[in-house]
Amino acid sequence: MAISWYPGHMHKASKELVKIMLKTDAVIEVLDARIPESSCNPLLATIRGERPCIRILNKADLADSETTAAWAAYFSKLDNSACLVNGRDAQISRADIVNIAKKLIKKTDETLLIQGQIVIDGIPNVGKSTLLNQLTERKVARTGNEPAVTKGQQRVKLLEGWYLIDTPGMLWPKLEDQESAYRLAVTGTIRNTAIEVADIAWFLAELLMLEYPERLASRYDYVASDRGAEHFFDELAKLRGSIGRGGKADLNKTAEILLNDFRSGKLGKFSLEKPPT
Ligand SMILES: Nc1nc2c(ncn2[C@@H]2O[C@H](COP(=O)(O)OP(=O)(O)OP(=O)(O)O)[C@@H](O)[C@H]2O)c(=O)[nH]1
Ligand SMILES: [Mg+2]
Repeated sequence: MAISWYPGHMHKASKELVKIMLKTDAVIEVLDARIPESSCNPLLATIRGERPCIRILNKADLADSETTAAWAAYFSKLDNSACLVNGRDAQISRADIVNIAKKLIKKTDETLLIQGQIVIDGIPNVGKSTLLNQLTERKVARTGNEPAVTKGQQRVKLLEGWYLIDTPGMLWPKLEDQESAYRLAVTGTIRNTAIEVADIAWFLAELLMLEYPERLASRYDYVASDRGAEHFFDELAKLRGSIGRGGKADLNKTAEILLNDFRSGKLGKFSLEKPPT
């Protein structure tokens, strides 16, 4: 099944982002630290153009810290940009952002007194609104554990002379690389109504059995073998009581259990992508 999710509100959000960019000095692009490559929306680079970009590797508490540090080093070397790591266990502050923005934004003499405006953008459910609340130290934006919570832009004062704008999460019209699309789905970027949950969990089960069998052993006492994902789901269903007809796994319920465990970090920390060497 080809995965794609680009509803009308994202098209509208991209047009609104283009408009606000005219008065914007720098951009914070929030990436998912578990999938920094797949969570980088190519449309956003086009829309920000030459403006400085501060990439935030977010949800770093759910990713492998060494791989995240390698990604941060990689992104920091790119022109006109900086990269910070943020997560529930180590959080950046408004001072971090303002100090970096001051270094990156090249104002001419005439514009020196103009207020600094920074737009926060990124794919859905990556933690943009949570970051806005964290940086402003106020609960100004609604957040939620599902994609497309933020429906419109929200401008908030960060410090005297500095403003942040939260924006709705955006994907792009065609997800060309389907492996990468599955990684986006696994991390919770795509609405469950736009995909087959069982299909996504199947992809995850196969990945875990192949690359992280020890995680399945420690959480579910499951010994990965060549019996395939169907066997794994039947065993998980028995363990968690999500049995359907004929004693087989209720695939949707069992899929939700696996995805929730992965997304909440109960299966451990995962970095599904490595930076180019
Ligand atoms: N583990 C972990 N969860 C986070 C972190 N930041 C945000 N979240 C959670 O991720 C979910 C999505 O957060 P939001 O801030 O609503 O995400 P968003 O990018 O604004 O999403 P949209 O508005 O839908 O595009 C929420 O359940 C947050 O609690 C983080 O650093 N670590
Ligand atoms: Mg939001």
